[in-house]
Amino acid sequence: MEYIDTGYKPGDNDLLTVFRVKPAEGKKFKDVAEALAGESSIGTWTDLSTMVPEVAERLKPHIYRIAEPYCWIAYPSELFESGSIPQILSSIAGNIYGMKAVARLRLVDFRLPSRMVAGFTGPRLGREGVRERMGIAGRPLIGTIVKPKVGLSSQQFAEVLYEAMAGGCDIVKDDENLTDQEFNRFEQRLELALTAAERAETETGERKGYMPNVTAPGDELMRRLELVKKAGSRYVMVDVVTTGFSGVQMLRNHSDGLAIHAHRAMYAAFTRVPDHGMSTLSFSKFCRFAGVDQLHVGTIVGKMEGDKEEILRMHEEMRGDVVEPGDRLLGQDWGSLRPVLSVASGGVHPFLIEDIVGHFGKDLAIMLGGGIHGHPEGTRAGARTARKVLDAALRGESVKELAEKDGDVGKAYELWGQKEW
Ligand code: RUB
Ligand code: CA
Repeated sequence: MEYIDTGYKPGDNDLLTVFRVKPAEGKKFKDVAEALAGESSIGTWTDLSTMVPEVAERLKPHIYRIAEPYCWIAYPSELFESGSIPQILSSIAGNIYGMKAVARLRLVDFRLPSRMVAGFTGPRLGREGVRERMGIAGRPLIGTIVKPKVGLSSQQFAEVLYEAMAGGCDIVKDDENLTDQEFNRFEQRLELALTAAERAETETGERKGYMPNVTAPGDELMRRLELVKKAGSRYVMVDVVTTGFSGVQMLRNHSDGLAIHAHRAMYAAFTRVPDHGMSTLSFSKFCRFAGVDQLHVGTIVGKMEGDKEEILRMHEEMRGDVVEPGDRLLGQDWGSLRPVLSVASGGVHPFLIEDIVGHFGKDLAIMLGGGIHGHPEGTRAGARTARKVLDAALRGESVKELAEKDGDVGKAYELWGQKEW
């Protein structure tokens, strides 16, 4: 045993991790923990003639706690390239998943030491900056995803966006798989959507944000970012997983004044199996380090999976300056990195808004797709309904009573009033 040292007290310069480990058949937990500590840092499967003893002593990881199936590992920060999510992932979430010695492996949480936190710039605007930009204080932002996801022309898209904004949506986004298709060209959509948003602003006297999805291979991603900047948008949107953290960090560094909305399509490919991959909590923390301004975290009550406790912990990690460790979780001192605005979305209809506010509080964005465009009277009535229900929920009024006296809300209530996921 080279790395197990349960008497070790993690130092201020250590990067901490907690893994859930299921050894392969016939393997002992401690041996597997040793193997993963080595493979994720200085070791390999055999002793090395090239290993410099001083290097081994200085850079070796310490497995400082074991409570099967979990083990906690501290790595000296010198092992990492501060500011590089790709390098950090290649270390603590890299080869180790493929080792024959593990049957299942999950990165449950990680904590960067202050000197590594300082290597990241984090969100440029963050929660406060987004609110300031949108001129919205004291209530959740409310928005929609234009539906159908894909298929509408740029003109049709802009018309739906306008209806949603005129009805009361603050923000409207492209769907994750709408980028630049033949039926709806990115550049044309950008121009038409921003013009429609401006029209809605003039008519409502409220600020409106369109979130164009710039997801694309790297050079095209950057070209689209420049188009969005030039067009005078308040926001840009990106699919963080499919784009990759390198692209997201690059986007952040060149975003100038744009707010970055992060959609997480594909995250569940590595978070969903509860004893394998990476927790959604860990994934979300990487997104804050990468510098997105708002991030989907789940809804608790909507169509997407997600454990309530974990979602609320994510919300805390997105908002907090210092998140304290728990029994198993590591928390994070975020230093001067700005907070991220949480986004609750996925199967949300108006009558889930009250529960969402109950769980998350007022500091988030709530986005409804089908829950707005599925309204029997159309998008504008759907947006009005969502806004009215939100206002009622914030005033502590009964939504059911509102449904009895308000036509928009009543029609939606007939359709979804009893719908649960
Ligand atoms: C929601 C939607 C988003 C989901 C993704 O549409 O389009 O892609 O928010 O899930 P609808 P998550 O309201 O019609 O379900 O936010 O959990 O990543
Ligand atoms: Ca979507």
